[in-house]
Parts: sequence; structure tokens; C-alpha cells
Amino acid sequence: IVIIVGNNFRCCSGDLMASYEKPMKRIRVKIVLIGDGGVGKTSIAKRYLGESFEHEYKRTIGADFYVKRNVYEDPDLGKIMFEWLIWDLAGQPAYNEVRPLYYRGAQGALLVFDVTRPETYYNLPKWLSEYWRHCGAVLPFVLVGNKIDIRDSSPNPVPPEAGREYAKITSKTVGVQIPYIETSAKTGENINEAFNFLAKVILSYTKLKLQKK
Ligand code: G3D
Ligand code: MG
Repeated sequence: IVIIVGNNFRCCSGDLMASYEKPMKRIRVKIVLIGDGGVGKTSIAKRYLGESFEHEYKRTIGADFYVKRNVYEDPDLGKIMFEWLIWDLAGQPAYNEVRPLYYRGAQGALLVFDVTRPETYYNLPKWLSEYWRHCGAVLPFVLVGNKIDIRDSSPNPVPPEAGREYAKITSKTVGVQIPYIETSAKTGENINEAFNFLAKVILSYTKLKLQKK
């Protein structure tokens, strides 16, 4: 993670301008969106980007790439500008060739499943092991149970306790508390919160690594 402290940083987003007079710590973080096809990864990214979705970079390598800046307030470090470089798998067929590029340099992930389809929950370990293997480290992530707006329409929905339980189990492996959050990319519920949790868990993980040095 690169922290750049400077006083000439400008951001185009109007609602953030007010907080821009003072120098602010900046972090640029590559993250990957992982989880089965159809769970809502692209929809979550679109929701999070909102009107800035036009800043999407179409790639020919089978992955899309989005950029979003957001201010996160850390209790120890104060305000930090996160610049998210969000990688999103576009096409499944080319996946094997994209895989190394996709994961290279990632520092966090949103691991997404669909609360209306239990099989997407059971596939979580597969995604985690791929993420950790290709990144070469047991990196932090946020577990996201998406499509809560239609959970009741599912004959066999995944209950919140199952998500919480899996986050708890993986927390032991990562060494920091892995958050579980339930979202709806359709209504927008908890989408910003998911990214705030990701900022928080990445900072916790970084502090832990620095302590160990
Ligand atoms: P993916 O990128 O993980 O493959 P997508 O998934 O974002 O492409 O979403 C797959 C389908 O699920 C899309 O429907 C999308 O609109 C829908 N979807 C995503 N998130 C939600 C959600 O929170 N609630 C509901 N109700 N639907 C959601 P289509 O029909 O376009 O394929
Ligand atoms: Mg997609």
C-alpha cells in the first residue's frame, strides 16, 4: 500500500471538495471482485460508482477496471483518501488467461455470494483459496451476501448467520476480523458500507503487518 501525503491533490467530486483544503493521506488500492457468476459483482461496482460509472475502462483482457475515490475516516490515522482500483471479471471463457493479471498486486477483495442461491455460498472456499494462491498471501476481504431484496422469494435462502459464521472462521486465518455485510445492488442498500468495511479491514491488516515487522 502506498500512502502519499501531499497538499495539491484535487478531486472532481463536488461533495468532497470541502475536505480538500488540508493535506490528506492517500492510498491507492487494487481490489478484486470475486464470487460465482451472476452473484452481482458488476452490479455492486456499478452501484458504488454511481454517476462516475462512465469512468469505466473497458479492457480487452477479459476484466473490467473501475476507479473510485472515497474518503475514509480512521480512528488512528484520521481522514484517508482511498483510490480504489476495482477489477471485475468480464468474461468467464477467457478467465484462465486473465487470472494472473487479475490477481497481481491486489490488496483486498469483495467476496460475493447470492443469498438466494446456496451453491454460491458453498463455493466461497474455492474463491478464497484461488484469491490467496494467486496473490501469494492470505489477504483480507469483506464477505458480501448480495440480493437481500429478493431473499424471501428463494425456496432455500442463505441465512445471515451462515455468512457471519464463515466470516468468523476465515478471520482466524487472516488474523484480522473479516466483516460480513448483506447488500442489495438493486436498492443500493449497504453498498457504500461494504467498501467502508473494506477500507477498515485493509488498514487493520496493514497495521498488523507493520507491528510484526
Ligand atoms: P456478476 O457480475 O457477479 O456476474 P451481475 O453479476 O452484476 O451481472 O448480476 C447478475 C444478475 O443479478 C443481473 O440480472 C443483476 O441485475 C442481478 N442482480 C445483481 N445484484 C442484485 C440485487 O442485489 N438484487 C437483485 N434483485 N438482483 C440483482 P440480469 O437479469 O440483468 O442478468
Ligand atoms: Mg460481472
